[in-house]
Amino acid sequence: MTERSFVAIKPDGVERKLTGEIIKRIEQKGFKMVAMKFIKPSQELAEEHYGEHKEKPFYKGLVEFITSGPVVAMVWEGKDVIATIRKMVGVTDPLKSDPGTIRGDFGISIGRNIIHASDKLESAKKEISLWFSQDELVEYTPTLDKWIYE
Ligand code: YYY
Ligand code: MG
Repeated sequence: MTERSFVAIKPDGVERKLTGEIIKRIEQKGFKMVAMKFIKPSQELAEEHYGEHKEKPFYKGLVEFITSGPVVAMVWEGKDVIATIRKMVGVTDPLKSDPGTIRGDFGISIGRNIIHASDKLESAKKEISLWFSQDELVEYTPTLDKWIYE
């Protein structure tokens, strides 16, 4: 199913100069970029984004961390893009993530796990509308699509 996912390179990923590497992996997989911005998230945005974790012990530190520096926020589109990017990202704990995944290749600590990616369609929709306005989502048809989709 063609769908959209919200992906954000967290402040640690940006500081560690992993932005290009991460975008490269998602681009080369064949997915289509729909939106991107470089933004230092506000407290309100961060709290809303991680709202599902409000009661967890790591929530406060998580919000502090995500607001501590710039993030690269993106929307990617394609067939099964949500589950596929989650696979490319690895699991939440970088030490449990397989080599070849973004967290498995570049991270060690759970609280410094480099990247966020939507986990399901419902959260993707919510996150995209939280981070982007409708006019920031760019409509176009990549000419390469016929070489990526049969
Ligand atoms: O979706 P994902 O990022 O893989 O994990 P979540 O369970 O949604 O948690 C969001 C975020 O919270 C995670 O990327 C790191 C942080 N976190 C933490 O610091 N400590 C934990 N025990 C669990 C999650
Ligand atoms: Mg999550």
